[in-house]
Amino acid sequence: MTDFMVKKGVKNLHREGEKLITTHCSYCGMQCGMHIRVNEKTGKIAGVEPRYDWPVTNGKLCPKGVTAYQQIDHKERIKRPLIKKNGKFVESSWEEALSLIEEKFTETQAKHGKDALSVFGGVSMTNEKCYLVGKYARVALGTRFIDYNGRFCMSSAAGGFIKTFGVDRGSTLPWPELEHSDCFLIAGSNTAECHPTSIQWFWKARDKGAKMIVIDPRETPTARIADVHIDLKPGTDSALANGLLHLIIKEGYVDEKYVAERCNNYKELQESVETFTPEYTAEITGVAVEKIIKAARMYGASKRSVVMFARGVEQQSKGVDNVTLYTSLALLRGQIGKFASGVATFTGQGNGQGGREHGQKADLLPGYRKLTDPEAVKYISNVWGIDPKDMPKPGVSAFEMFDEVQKGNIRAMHVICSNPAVSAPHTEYVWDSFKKLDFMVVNDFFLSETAEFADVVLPATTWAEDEGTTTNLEGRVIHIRKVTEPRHESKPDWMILSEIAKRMGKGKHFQYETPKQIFEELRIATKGGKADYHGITYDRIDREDGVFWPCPEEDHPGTPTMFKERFATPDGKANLPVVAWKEPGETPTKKYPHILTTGRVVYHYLSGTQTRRIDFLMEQCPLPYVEMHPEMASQYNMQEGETIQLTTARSSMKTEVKLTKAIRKDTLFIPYHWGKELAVNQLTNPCLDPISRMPEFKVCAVKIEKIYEQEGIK
Ligand SMILES: Nc1nc2c(c(=O)[nH]1)N[C@H]1C(S)=C(S)[C@@H](COP(=O)(O)OP(=O)(O)OC[C@H]3O[C@@H](n4cnc5c(=O)[nH]c(N)nc54)[C@H](O)[C@@H]3O)O[C@H]1N2
Ligand SMILES: Nc1nc2c(c(=O)[nH]1)N[C@H]1C(S)=C(S)[C@@H](COP(=O)(O)OP(=O)(O)OC[C@H]3O[C@@H](n4cnc5c(=O)[nH]c(N)nc54)[C@H](O)[C@@H]3O)O[C@H]1N2
Ligand code: SF4
Ligand SMILES: [Mo]
Repeated sequence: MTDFMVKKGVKNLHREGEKLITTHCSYCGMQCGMHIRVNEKTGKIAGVEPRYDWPVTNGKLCPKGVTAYQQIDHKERIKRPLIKKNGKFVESSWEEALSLIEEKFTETQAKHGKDALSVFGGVSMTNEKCYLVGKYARVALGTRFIDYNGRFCMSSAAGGFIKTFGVDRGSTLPWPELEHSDCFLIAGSNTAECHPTSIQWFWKARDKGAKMIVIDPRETPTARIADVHIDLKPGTDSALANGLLHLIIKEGYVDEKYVAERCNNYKELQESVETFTPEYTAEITGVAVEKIIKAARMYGASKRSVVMFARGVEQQSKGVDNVTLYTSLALLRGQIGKFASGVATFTGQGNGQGGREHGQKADLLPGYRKLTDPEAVKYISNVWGIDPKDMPKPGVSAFEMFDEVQKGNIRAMHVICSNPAVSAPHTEYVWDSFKKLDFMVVNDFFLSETAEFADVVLPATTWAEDEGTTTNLEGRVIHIRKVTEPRHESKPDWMILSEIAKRMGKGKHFQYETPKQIFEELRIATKGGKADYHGITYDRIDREDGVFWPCPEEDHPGTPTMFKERFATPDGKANLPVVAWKEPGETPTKKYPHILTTGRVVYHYLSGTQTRRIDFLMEQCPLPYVEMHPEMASQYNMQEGETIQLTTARSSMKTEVKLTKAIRKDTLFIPYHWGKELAVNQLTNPCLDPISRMPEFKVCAVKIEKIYEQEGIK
């Protein structure tokens, strides 16, 4: 038991023979506070307790959180490095695996140039690791090809916030303030299943009379508790948001003074939404006129409101546009930079916020510095001790790296903390790309579907076997504590990357003994950048229950509320971009007459490699299924539980029907947490947003068919 925990009053949770280590959940951006029980003698994990005094989540954990610790001593952990020999994985020593990587990486670059290597990162890792992945790609390997799984997650929110606010921080307000808001407009977020521990704040606010509007093609557990549920057609958010803006303006809800003082482009926006009458909006979105008017008035009349959204609006080929329009609603109402009001995207992965700030993106350096800015390149080159001439140029986005593989430009890939064989769109293309690689390395602690393609798999530690920081969905930088020693022969990713860097002749740039040393370097690297961590230290995080960035100096309090006085744009004003209505990449046709959308269930996490291994979660939700309205089912004579075939322009898959009236009659929904023949991403459209390069996971055109197996016909 540490002083920290005694001070925090958790003494009464203590049991004889056990240590209680205070940390956060490994999964989503909520980063719920928890204590993990460790047997003092054996070091085995004995269980978990929620952290009642964690101000963001107040002792709440969801079903994934309470079982997260079961990953640590899981029997399927990768114990030693694996090398594929004659198509089969064989356990090897670290020395053998790292020597092979050194040989293959060196040979590939000698034959095909520096950029023949590529790095595919992820943000289930700490800031320290994410920072190092970027430095590893650019300094140790010297390649321009690096991108990461956040491209499939937060990139449209990032693009939208940069356009409107000039900087991308997921939330403009701290979460506990939500309790004091009086209206929530929530678009494309199934908060109750995906950020379940947030719901308490909505309830608290609703007990005081707060209103809630939910915009989702499905009546999710989140929509069910709303005052208005806008059940729009997938891919029509930009029309809906334009329609809401039209009404906010027409009905006199605009905070004229705020807009005049703090926003640009109002007149243009006003003109552009002129045509979006409730009738026109209803025609495009398929939502009843009355609902649109009711929602606009409810939001418009509220005093302290929060616009919130998530992947439902962002994972579209118009994701950035959607984000700017929903954000403009809050700007017109003068809600940004004030108490208990603002805009927030529900950041997805545990470190989805911090992991996108420190250089895993194809075009970004730490602290949101731009690779295209010579001053930024000079500054970071200096921190890294390299010649600015040696800094690689910007690369391409995550999905586009597979195009580079197909073209023969990328010949080897190091995947660190991601499972794109399940989670990228159009998986057959991705699987084929993996097969085309000359050499592939994966760091993971479980043998993911992606790891199965690799030539070498390196056993990484789980989040509980290493220390570091993450940045939660509020923008609060928090401390992930080391709970226990690394299992088997696994090593933290930062150690693995530093070791490879050494073998690539760049060891002097990777002299780290602790994650804290990496954080100290990150503080300097982000100093003066838009995501400035310079004033944040491990000690401060512990003392203050986290510190919000930007925090330029140690005596700066951090920034829980963003944009109180000015926005991060050159003139300090927010932008109100104009967005014309565009159809999604695919719309229903005669051949593919329905819309398919995808997403999550409460019991599984992302590609499922972590949660499909936890018995309790598998008992709750063992397999994927397709949600279908009974009216659509009756047209095809399909029954509950029947296995049917779904086909898109990419491929086909089979899955079971789940009948529900909680979905639009023209829309189907499949959760995406399973791999191979169960992966819905076999069907999804890799059409990308032009700015964020986000794939359109949320809309594609599909046909459904009965399977007549007994008769041998289809
Ligand atoms: N249980 C669980 N929680 C998670 C995760 C998980 O895998 N499982 N993953 C974490 C991560 S990384 C992320 S990114 C977040 C994701 O969190 P969310 O974005 O909340 O989750 P999704 O289920 O992907 O999508 C949200 C909703 O968008 C709706 N939707 C589909 N198409 C449209 C559309 O065109 N417009 C609108 N307005 N809505 C649409 C879907 O019906 C769905 O209910 O969750 C995080 N939390
Ligand atoms: N159809 C469809 N597809 C989607 C989405 C959707 O809504 N619909 N959502 C997209 C979104 S929002 C996201 S975030 C992506 C996520 O896509 P992925 O990145 O594929 O998701 P994960 O399952 O988190 O994969 C992370 C892998 O890294 C491992 N891992 C976890 N922590 C660590 C660590 O510290 N180090 C190492 N080395 N490995 C670790 C895990 O075991 C797992 O195998 O999926 C996207 N794909
Ligand atoms: S809400 Fe997210 S962070 Fe909290 S316990 Fe569940 S998965 Fe973990
Ligand atoms: Mo995500």
